Amino acid sequence: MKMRSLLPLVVLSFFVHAEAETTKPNVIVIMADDMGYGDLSCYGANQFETPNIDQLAAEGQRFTNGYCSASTCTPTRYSFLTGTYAFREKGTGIAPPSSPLIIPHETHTIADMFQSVGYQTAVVGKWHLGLGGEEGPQWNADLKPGPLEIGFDYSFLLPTTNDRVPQVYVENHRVLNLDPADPLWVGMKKPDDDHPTGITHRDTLKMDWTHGHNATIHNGISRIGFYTGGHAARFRDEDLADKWVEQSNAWIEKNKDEPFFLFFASHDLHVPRIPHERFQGATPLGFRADSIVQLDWCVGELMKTLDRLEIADDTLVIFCSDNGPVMDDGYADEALEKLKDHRAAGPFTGGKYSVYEGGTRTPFITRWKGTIKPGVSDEVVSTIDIYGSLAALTEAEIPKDAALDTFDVSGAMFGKAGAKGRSEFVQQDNGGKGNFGFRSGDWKLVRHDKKKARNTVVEQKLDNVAVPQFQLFDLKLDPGEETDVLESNLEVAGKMKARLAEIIKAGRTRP
Ligand code: NG6
Ligand code: CA
Repeated sequence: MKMRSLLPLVVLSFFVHAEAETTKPNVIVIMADDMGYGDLSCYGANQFETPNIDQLAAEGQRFTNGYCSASTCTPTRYSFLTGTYAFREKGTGIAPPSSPLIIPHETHTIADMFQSVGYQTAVVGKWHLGLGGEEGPQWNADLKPGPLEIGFDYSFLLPTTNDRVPQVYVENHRVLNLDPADPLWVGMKKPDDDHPTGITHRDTLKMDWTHGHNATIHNGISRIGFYTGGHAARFRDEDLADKWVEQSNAWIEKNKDEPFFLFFASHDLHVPRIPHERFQGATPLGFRADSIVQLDWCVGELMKTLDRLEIADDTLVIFCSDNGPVMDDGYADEALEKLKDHRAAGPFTGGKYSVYEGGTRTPFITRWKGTIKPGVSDEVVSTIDIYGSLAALTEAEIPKDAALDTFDVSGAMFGKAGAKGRSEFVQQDNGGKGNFGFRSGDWKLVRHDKKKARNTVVEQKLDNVAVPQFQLFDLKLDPGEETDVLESNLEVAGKMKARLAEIIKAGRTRP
């Protein structure tokens, strides 16, 4: 292992190799999109294989109580990068195509934290946190503020999510390969009466839409929002995964001698699920599972690079997801029809958009060869605690007014015997205004202020079912949240309601 710490070397006695070694490992966070707890073979999927991610799990810690903080993309990514619960900030719900950057540029992010202790930092893949100032993204000029203004040295992005326009890459401040003679226009209104859409040209689509997603057509797929121009810059959906791997590998290679932090933000398995042709049909479950296999391939390629550069022992890899699973998220890709016995949320209730466990209890794996002891952990860890845990490991200081809800659970995250994860944790849905899950020990309080819950049964496409405002579950006895035990545990429920309200009101939980 190379020695490259700037600080005096610290001996972390719980690690497998107790000799003095760097506490500044490279860090790669691989975030899957819309992947549920049961979507990997190491988490029980048995209709297809994910050998590369399974290998990560076998060589590291696989968590059975790993979470993302929200059940949609933007708030989970917001809280992962800022260390603050997204429900505290307005405008942190699913970002529209022309959203300005939703993280104020003065915010101290996880990327700033890494920079402060000498890391090179990059984000490659789906962003979906907006670009530009109040006036929104300036697609034909500098797209800033963006990742470069909040702590990243390099970015190579899909600016929104691929069911939203536009289908172009953004490298640092610029749309890649944009021809100034063919400017890119993006908007939410049809630019002219003849503009072909998923409604007017539905019979030309290579994948039909089921709800929303019927505006501008690109690559035979209609999307949310409208755009014109920028033709030379447009990509094919089929090529996204290859591009993320190519860009990431090149960046890792270039930065292999520095400590580096890479946020690998995969678009798989978000809709439209259009894996590369070589993965189409890789599973009997259709494009949803084919996209999982594609992501597994990406992970394998990144790990090969670490091996080739002989930096696998110097690199902490964290695999996680941004929210739980969904079947029909707007396109007719047969995810539901071909599901068979596959349980995308594993044993849990709910999926994407839900504050039941299936919305946020997701795969979570940490591997750091030679340092993290392989095993399975039942400790509670979350994407929001990557910030606090890595700050502790690298001895970075977090400013008092930043990262208001992140905790140092590095002991648990890196598999230290006896180390505890979180004792309490708030889960939110998209808006985080009135729907919460609140876990305290093995108790789970569920709050739906409007008494409506979404995507409660992923496999049946049930939307908006009526639920009581409060429910209480004992996750130890009832991980599937099937039996509401609130009436027989009024005291516990009362305390948890009050504590949840206090957490929301206090504005922070980090001391
Ligand atoms: C919803 C979209 C859904 C998906 C989601 C964001 C409709 C009807 N539904 O509004 O398809 O894009 O937003 O997903 O438009 S996320 O994983 O990026 O949060
Ligand atoms: Ca997502």
